[in-house]
Amino acid sequence: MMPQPQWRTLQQHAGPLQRRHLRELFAADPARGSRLQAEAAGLYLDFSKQRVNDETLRLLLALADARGLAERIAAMFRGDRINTTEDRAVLHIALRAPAGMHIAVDGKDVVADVHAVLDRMAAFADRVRSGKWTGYSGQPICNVVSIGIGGSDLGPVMAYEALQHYSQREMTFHFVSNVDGSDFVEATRNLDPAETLFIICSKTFTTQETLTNARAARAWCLRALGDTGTDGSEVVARHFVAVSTNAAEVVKFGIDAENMFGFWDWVGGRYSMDSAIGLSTMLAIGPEHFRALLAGFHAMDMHFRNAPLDRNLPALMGLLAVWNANFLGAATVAVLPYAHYLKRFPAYLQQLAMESNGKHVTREGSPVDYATGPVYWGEPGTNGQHSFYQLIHQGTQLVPCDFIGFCQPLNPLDDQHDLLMANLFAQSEALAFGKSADAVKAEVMPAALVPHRTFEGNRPSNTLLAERLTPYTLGALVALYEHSVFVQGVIWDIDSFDQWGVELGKALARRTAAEIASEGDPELAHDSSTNTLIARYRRLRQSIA
Ligand code: G6Q
Repeated sequence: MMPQPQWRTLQQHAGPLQRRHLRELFAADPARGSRLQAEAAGLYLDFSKQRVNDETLRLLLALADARGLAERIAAMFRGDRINTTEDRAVLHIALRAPAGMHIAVDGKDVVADVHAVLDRMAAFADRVRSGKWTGYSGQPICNVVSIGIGGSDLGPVMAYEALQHYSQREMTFHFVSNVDGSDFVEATRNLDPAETLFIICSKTFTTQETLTNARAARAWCLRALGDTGTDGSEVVARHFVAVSTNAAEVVKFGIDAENMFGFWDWVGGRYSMDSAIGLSTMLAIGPEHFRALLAGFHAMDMHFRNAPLDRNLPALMGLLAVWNANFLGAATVAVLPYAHYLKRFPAYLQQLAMESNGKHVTREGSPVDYATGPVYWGEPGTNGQHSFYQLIHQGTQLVPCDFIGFCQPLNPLDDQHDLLMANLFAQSEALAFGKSADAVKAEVMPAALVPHRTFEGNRPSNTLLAERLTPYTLGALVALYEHSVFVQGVIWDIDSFDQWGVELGKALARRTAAEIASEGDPELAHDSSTNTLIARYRRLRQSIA
């Protein structure tokens, strides 16, 4: 239940405001476009094209107050166990705290531990990047394959793509996540095992997909390099490192504990790209750029902790997301980066937002009677313009958009960057202001086409603008979304840091895998649809024996 009177006040406020068009709101306040903005850590947020007025913001901030947002932020930064269903602290902010800062879990400072791991990662990255770390047959490492899934994959892939401009181009980077063997086979197809390093990323080191792919990688390496009369441990020692919290399982797999980079149970998987899970990022861009990435995260963290809520970027973005979801009825958010390097950013955000806030009960376990996390999706601009933007402009669903753009190109090519950014500005303008039937009629065309060519407008969007896509900016951007997701979870009173919803499917898959592998004719006790599908699959599948 959402008991707050502030919620009801917002509902009452939303009715009349829904009928006011953004055209009107802009006409009533000529300074709106330069006034409804906030800036931090190199990111400028223009939220003037959201369907809000000053009263909306005041009421949203009152709701945040009633929900105790300021205290919940303080509790996270203090290291309280705010992930209540897993009884864990939530301290990804400690991963980017500068040396010397003090953040304690159960009375023990964790920042020193974080920096000890960062230093080991840096020393390792320097050795690999300089060619001093060699493979089993003495060749330097040219290829890195990171194996992991979910939070142990999406962050590293996104960051590698986003920061490719800064990466060591003599090395190639590959990411394997899917238990579909095609993922592994295609990623390693053109690689020479003698020059390839595998990073096995798994917080628990028990994840089926990751361990299956890790075993495939070990067999692939040993087939090529292991004909040495040894048990292969020397090959594994030169070609495998692990990132995990579970040293015992890492060693059981055959990876030397010396070659393991640790992190902690107070780092959630989807909040871990700046922990040792980011080892592939550090190998690609080098320790110095990785530290700049952490500095960007930290700058946004400090802003989130210290800025008043009405000037606080993550708080404002989170509250606007709540406004769109709960008071304007938007079921999705489109994330539209006008930067090709950010092509995996929507997929990354999908996990961050949807695994965090796709919840149906409150922290106390009562069913919610309001919408929680919307669906996040998106594609880089301008590609989306030629496909799904039609629905955003003229469809019947309200799709709030986050446009993300940069003022300076990383690859200046004639005027292409100006064209790219012109498209971003044009899209947010067209969505907000549309094109009235009168304006369409004024153009000479058959009257029958007027409704088809009319744009209602009044489609809300944020625009995030930064100077340049750098490691620092990426860190600030990711932290902005992390904290905005947190703010939404606080308003919805849910645990944004657990993910019990993924467990049922995992358990059923284990049972089904055993049934599929069974020699005889297993008695299937699922529903009639699942029984029929499994039986048919067993009949038709190619033998893999
Ligand atoms: C993230 C989730 C989930 C997790 C993967 C991989 O917040 O917990 O996506 O990251 O299931 O888990 P491991 O890192 O333990 O292999």
